[in-house]
Amino acid sequence: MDSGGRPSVSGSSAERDEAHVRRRMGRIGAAAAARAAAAVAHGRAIARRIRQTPPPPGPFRPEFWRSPLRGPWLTSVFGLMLLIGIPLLFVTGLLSYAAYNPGLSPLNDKTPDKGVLGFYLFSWPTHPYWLYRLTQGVHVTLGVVLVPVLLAKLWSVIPKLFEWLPVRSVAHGLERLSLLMLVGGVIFEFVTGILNIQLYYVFPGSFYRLHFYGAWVFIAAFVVHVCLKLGRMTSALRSRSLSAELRTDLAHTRPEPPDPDGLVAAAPAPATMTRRGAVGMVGAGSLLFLVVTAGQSIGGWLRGTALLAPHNRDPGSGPNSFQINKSAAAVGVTPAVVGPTWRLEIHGHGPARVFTREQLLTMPQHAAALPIACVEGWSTDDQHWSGLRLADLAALAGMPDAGSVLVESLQPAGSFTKVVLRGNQVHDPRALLALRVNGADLSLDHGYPARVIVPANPGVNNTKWVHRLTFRT
Ligand SMILES: Nc1nc2c(c(=O)[nH]1)N[C@H]1C(S)=C(S)[C@@H](COP(=O)(O)O)O[C@H]1N2
Ligand SMILES: [Mo]
Repeated sequence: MDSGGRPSVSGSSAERDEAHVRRRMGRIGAAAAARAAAAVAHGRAIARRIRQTPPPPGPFRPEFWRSPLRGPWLTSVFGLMLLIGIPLLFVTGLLSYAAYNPGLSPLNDKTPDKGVLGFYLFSWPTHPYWLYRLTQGVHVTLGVVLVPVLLAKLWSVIPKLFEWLPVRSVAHGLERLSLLMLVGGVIFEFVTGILNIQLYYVFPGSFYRLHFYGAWVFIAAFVVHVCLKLGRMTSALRSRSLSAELRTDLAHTRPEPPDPDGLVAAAPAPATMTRRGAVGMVGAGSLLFLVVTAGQSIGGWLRGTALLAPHNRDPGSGPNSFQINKSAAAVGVTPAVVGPTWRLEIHGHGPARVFTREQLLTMPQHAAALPIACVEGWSTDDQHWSGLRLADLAALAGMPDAGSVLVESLQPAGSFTKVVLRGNQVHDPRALLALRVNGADLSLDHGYPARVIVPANPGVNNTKWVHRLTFRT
């Protein structure tokens, strides 16, 4: 208590002070303790009353949920399908993100705040040339195919959504919060993905940002959920034989025994459908979605079956008769700007070089058979492109060892007008600044006078209506 300068007068006075303080503190402590005890008792009484509140009528009452099929086994069957499907969906999604080369340039990067979430980024390869067609076809098709399974899984656990009380304790509250992240996350990812492939660009800001960050939130909740439930899932799957279940008829379809999670109905109604019927209905739904989606990626004669694919409308006939994402008119590219006044500028080491289309056509032409494979899942069959190798243009620019190239479209400013491609993409001999396709000049909608086409490149990075290439070290 004494500051350094003050001499200690007598030990006994200091001891008196201390005793006084202790007494006061003790008194305060006792009073506070009494108040606290009263508050706790009051709180307990409130909690007791809340616990005894009967659930509101409707879905909060266990009797509301009467399907005799709900139970851990059926939930686990759907859960297992998602346990296989979702990781594949996640990995192909991450691959698609990497394929944009977001780490290469801020121009490519829709998620500059990704931080550690970009830890796995790598140089997207150009081999095999159909790589992105495959990974993104799988991503989109699988996402669509899993919709019936996801709905069935959510249906099977929906009584838990209406659990009463909504929050019973801190631990219970945390568990419910993680389920909110899980269910909210999965619905968010499926809805944003499906809106995007159906071309409803209704997103505030960029789809990529929402779908990318949403995926990480969802997958974190998914991993926690799998860790918590894996044991129960395996034991539930072992509790009934799949083949026996698939042979059980309606008369013998009985509820599963009551389970600690409360999935099994408290007062089940008689069965109106077998478990075989329920699983079969989900399987048939998925199969139907597969059949009406996959053709947009697989192509060939299957393209005709892709009824759900918005880009599968008849593309007409002739050499340029393959899918168009955005037409020239849609993005403000007029015939005038690609007419005789069009020039290609090539920048690199030394002064810029400028070429007319006729001059480009007199230079050595190279051919490559490559698809357009869009992030939205559709892809074209291989098209026969011809034009100048990006590697040859790099050499013309005085940068034969270019480490990247900035590609700029003459399209009025907007998305997809600029992209940076990586060195491996510049130097692949099949990577072209295409002037012609399938033996004819590019059509205006496919990027006339010149467009980029690079093996395994996401469609969005195959810039159309190119007017400037800037090679960099
Ligand atoms: N300048 C420009 N280039 C572009 C686009 C665009 O809108 N503007 N769309 C991209 C997208 S998303 C795809 S999938 C392909 C589609 O090429 P296509 O229309 O020739 O099939 O072009 C890419 N190049
Ligand atoms: Mo695209």
